[in-house]
Amino acid sequence: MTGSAQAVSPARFLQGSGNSHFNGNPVTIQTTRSGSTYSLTDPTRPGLKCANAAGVVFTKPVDTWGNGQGTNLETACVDVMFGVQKFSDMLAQWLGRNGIDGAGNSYPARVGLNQLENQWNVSSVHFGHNQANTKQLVSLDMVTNEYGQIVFNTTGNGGGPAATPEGTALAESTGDIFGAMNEHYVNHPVALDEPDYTVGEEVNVYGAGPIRYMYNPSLAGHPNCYTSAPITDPSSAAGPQNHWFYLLAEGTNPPGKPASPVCWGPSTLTGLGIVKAGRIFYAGLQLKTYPWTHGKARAATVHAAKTLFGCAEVNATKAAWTAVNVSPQAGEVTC
Ligand SMILES: [Ca+2]
Ligand SMILES: [Ca+2]
Repeated sequence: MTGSAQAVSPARFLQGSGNSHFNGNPVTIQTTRSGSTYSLTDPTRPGLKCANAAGVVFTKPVDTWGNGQGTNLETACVDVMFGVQKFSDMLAQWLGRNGIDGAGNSYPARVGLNQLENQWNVSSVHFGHNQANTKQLVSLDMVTNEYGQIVFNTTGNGGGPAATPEGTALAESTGDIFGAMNEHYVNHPVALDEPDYTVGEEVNVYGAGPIRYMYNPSLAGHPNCYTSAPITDPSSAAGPQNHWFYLLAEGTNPPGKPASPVCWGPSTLTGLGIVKAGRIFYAGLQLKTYPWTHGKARAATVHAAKTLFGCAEVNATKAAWTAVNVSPQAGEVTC
């Protein structure tokens, strides 16, 4: 050992430049340098890194990434890193949550899955492609949907995938709600991926546009409102809670945004805005118990609205649940 400065080359925290497909060019993504090699490894959100389908993390000798093409997997990783980093920032700034798991940590991603869907396999998130094979499923809402379901699984007490069909539907909806919140947090212009309450509008998974419409789930053939009938398809059954969230955030007739029908009760609701609605939703999630149900979600969010805000918000939360046919619960807080 000479003790020279060359003996140790610590990892460096960097701001890389990406040419994304969905989020513009250039975008800034946090990367890592070790020696002369740059890596799509997040230096400040432990666990987040982006790899190919074989699990090899993307590395190169320069800190510029992607070519903007929808079929290019390095580009897909630019969109993944951007989306998860923004989601983590949104969770911190809007909801006061520390990381995806609430304890400062995130999770690894892989792109290049040869499926028409994204998958979470308990240790990493795998991203597929659309039916036309022209785009990877890595738009802001699709990335946030997967990582948002991890938030669901690491908040409160259970009720996630491999639990009940109703819990799985509420987990899927949680991913959609966080996806809409992240799009609003990033607030891209219309030329990119502007904020909305549709899911997958930028990736066009099956060639038929969005896979879910939060303001009116029936546009994709999904239920707008809760019923006690057994849930057979949790993706479709994300509809009622998605619809509740839209009514709570935006109301029935928001200026410049889609109108939203009600199934029950008063025909006109006024929204609280997406940040306030998101805070109520997330505080409700922290009260989650197993098995999680729409009725419990109603009671928990009503409780959260009173704890965080006041009677106007309690009443708005109740009205939005009633509008999607989730009835008042025993012991529900009052004003
Ligand atoms: Ca959008
Ligand atoms: Ca969207």
